[in-house]
Amino acid sequence: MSDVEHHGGISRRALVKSTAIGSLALAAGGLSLPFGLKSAAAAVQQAVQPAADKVVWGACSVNCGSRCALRLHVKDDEVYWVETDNTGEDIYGNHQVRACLRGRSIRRRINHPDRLNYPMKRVGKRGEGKFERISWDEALDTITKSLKGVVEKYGNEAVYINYSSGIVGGNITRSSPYASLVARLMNCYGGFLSHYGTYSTAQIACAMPYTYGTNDGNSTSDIENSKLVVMFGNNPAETRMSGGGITYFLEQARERSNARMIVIDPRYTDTAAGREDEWIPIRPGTDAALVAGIAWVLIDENLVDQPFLDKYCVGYDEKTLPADAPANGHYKAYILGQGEDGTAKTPEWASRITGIPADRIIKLAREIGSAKPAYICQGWGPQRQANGELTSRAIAMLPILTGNVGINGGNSGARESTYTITIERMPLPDNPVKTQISCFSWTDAIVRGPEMTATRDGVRGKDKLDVPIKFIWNYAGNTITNQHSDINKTHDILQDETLCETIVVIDNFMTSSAKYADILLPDLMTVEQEDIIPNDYAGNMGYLIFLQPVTAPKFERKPIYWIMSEVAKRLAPDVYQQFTEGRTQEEWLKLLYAKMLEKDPKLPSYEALKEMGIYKRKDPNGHFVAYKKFRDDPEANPLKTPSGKIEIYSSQLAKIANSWELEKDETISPLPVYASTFDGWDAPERSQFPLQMFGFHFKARTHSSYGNIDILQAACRQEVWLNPVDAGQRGIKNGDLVRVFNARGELRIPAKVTPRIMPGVSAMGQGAWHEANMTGDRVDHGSCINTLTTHRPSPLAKGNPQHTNLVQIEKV
Ligand SMILES: Nc1nc2c(c(=O)[nH]1)N[C@H]1C(S)=C(S)[C@@H](COP(=O)(O)OP(=O)(O)OC[C@H]3O[C@@H](n4cnc5c(=O)[nH]c(N)nc54)[C@H](O)[C@@H]3O)O[C@H]1N2
Ligand SMILES: Nc1nc2c(c(=O)[nH]1)N[C@H]1C(S)=C(S)[C@@H](COP(=O)(O)OP(=O)(O)OC[C@H]3O[C@@H](n4cnc5c(=O)[nH]c(N)nc54)[C@H](O)[C@@H]3O)O[C@H]1N2
Ligand code: SF4
Ligand SMILES: [Mo]
Repeated sequence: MSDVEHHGGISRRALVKSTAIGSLALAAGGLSLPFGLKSAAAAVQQAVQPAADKVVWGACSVNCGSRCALRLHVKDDEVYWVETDNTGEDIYGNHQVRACLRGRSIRRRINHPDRLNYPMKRVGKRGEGKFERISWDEALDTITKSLKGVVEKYGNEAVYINYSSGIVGGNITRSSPYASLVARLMNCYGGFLSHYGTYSTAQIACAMPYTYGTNDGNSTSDIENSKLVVMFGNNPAETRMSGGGITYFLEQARERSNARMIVIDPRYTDTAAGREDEWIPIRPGTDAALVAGIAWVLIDENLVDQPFLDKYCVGYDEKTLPADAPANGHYKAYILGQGEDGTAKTPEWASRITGIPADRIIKLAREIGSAKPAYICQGWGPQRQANGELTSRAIAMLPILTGNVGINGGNSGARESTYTITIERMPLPDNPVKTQISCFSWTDAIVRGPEMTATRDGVRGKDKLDVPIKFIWNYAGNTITNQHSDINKTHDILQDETLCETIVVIDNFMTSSAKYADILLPDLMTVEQEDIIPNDYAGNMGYLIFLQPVTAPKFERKPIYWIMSEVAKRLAPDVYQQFTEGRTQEEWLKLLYAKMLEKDPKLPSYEALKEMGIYKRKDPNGHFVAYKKFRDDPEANPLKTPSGKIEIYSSQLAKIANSWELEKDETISPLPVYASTFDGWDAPERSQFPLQMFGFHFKARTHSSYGNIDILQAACRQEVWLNPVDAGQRGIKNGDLVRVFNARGELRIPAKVTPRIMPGVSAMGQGAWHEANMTGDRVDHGSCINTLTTHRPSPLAKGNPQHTNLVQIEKV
């Protein structure tokens, strides 16, 4: 087999098709044998050697924001060895899309002894994890009956498709709840209650458009034109680990431009580590205060780009303040202390809030004000805080004040954008149900759906919900419990079967969420089916990967297209017809690809792509520059904001702030101000729970996916990061088992005592598998951070503030 691996010179076609004959041809060292002789020789070889190796193109399709090519070595219908992309070269633009440690261990997921093999029904209480094997017929009949029952009794608004990102990478297999085959089926059957926003970007995706109309950033590759890189809570070395992803670009682009890089993060991240950068630790949830302090210096020292602010922006000062805004309602007044709060946002003021020394803030302001172009960006950590809407818009103020928007080497303050080859998705009939909730508020919608309103709970499309959620589809997601907040509270809500009547889970493993299923269905994995998938975040090279089924389906696992078709068939003949349009999965794929070819004739043919496995294309425009057209000609290319300009002051937000029902500790503001928040560094609960705590996206897993792989658990251990000062006060030493708790729950985890996290703050990898006795003490020995997080949403986006938590930590 190793000769197949080490033959650099042979074509990929030969690799893909290396059957017994293919391997023999290789073994024969390229000797050209007449066909008859070849097959005779093959027969001889087969008799003396184990069945031949074949290499199948696959991809890792989990939601890490990358997407990697895999070459899966198969023998006797089993995957026994995994390699990654071997095409292209080491120069960016045609580089190898190399898999990270997770993708390279996919064989341990495919062949895992705990994989789901048969359809099952729940026999114990919800969440107990007691199931009994049933036939596919019984499973599908049961689902159909309860779906029909719920729709008849409550209407389609009572059917919900839960957020799930297990296979955002797939096309046919795609799990994105608004675009999956589950959504297609429901739209053929009267619709479903849909949601807006994601657990990834709820706050920033909601807030940035008030400033810019959209939420775009320059591609990372554009850093080759920058003089300075400033990253707020952005950790691509861990969150974009693919060789096809942006860390690679970051490295190479910085090599070219020699740009200085400053990382602003409560943790000394893998992105900062070893790159001779500067790390500025900051208290979680206070970035907007840092920005305000920097803005004060920029104004004081005349470092703002006044012509840019006058020409392109609304609300920086009196000159461009909208007529409906209050006097002194502009940004400059807010910073200088001439606005409503009367507080000057001096570096000393910012220092008290952020924990960053005032002289460091002044120096940072001077650096940002004098290095042009500067690439100022944010990851999504800062916005996954309870005041994340304000924070994301505040960070955008730095490039706006310094005129770095819309130019090469600059950025908008948002996260990086990417070049992609547009893929033709499975068509989605219109959803007749127009009501939407935020993706985070589904547990509320189970308990008090009809009480939820537009102005208090962010219901969209209608003033209020009419019915609670009664039926949940959960396909390739672990957001029923593990990835949603407050697991203990969620457990209590879901245990009551009079509330939500049916939960259907379709997954590969008995996850924490799967334990709450009434019917649990075993899916094939993406690598076990034919599909074409595009890159996710990949700088300025886009690509397509054509997956072939790596093995035959094992046990009674079925593909999602089959599962949904069978439910459709049972619902009604016309639903089945509308859902399938008479096509098989392969026929759909061919049709969708034909449509892609029509729009983009430079793509290889379907057959050619199948042979290539991976097709790459460099961005013909070089780099993506956000809002470039607007910068070049703002009259001809207005932004999508109401004024067409960058709205530092948003009249739309002023209206929302005046009309929505908010709690005392919640702020919506027309300006990107700093506001403290519930469970923040200055919240009253801090006297009881003195440590701030957040979960970072960890290299051991993609959320919970790959969380059950032993070698990954051993390589990247689940630990809580704690500063030596905090550890010392508590008598905790590195490696000690500790209890982390607050009013919502408790978990056990070893401590990592390290100066890589600032004092007063603690953090752990999010996504570890929850593991507690829910009828006993409920202590989570799996150390899943969502034992500690809250159901309370952020004020504007009604999103998940999962990084805003207060806890206490003690030695066990
Ligand atoms: N390995 C791996 N990669 C992943 C994922 C994964 O689970 N594992 N998940 C993928 C998905 S779906 C997503 S949405 C992205 C998530 O990408 P992000 O949301 O950007 O990732 P996080 O780790 O949550 O946050 C990034 C950084 O923000 C810091 N941070 C937290 N709070 C604050 C704050 O208030 N201020 C500042 N300045 N920094 C703060 C954290 O320490 C962290 O280093 O990652 C993707 N990539
Ligand atoms: N506290 C805290 N919570 C968080 C976050 C955080 O930062 N902190 N991050 C949030 C974010 S950004 C996100 S995106 C969510 C992610 O939450 P989820 O979307 O739930 O992501 P995963 O945990 O990866 O779960 C994916 C599920 O899909 C399954 N799966 C994978 N491949 C297949 C397949 O081929 N077929 C089927 N049927 N199933 C498959 C996996 O087994 C797994 O159960 O978590 C959110 N939760
Ligand atoms: S987890 Fe992400 S970076 Fe790692 S192999 Fe999979 S797609 Fe690539
Ligand atoms: Mo995410």
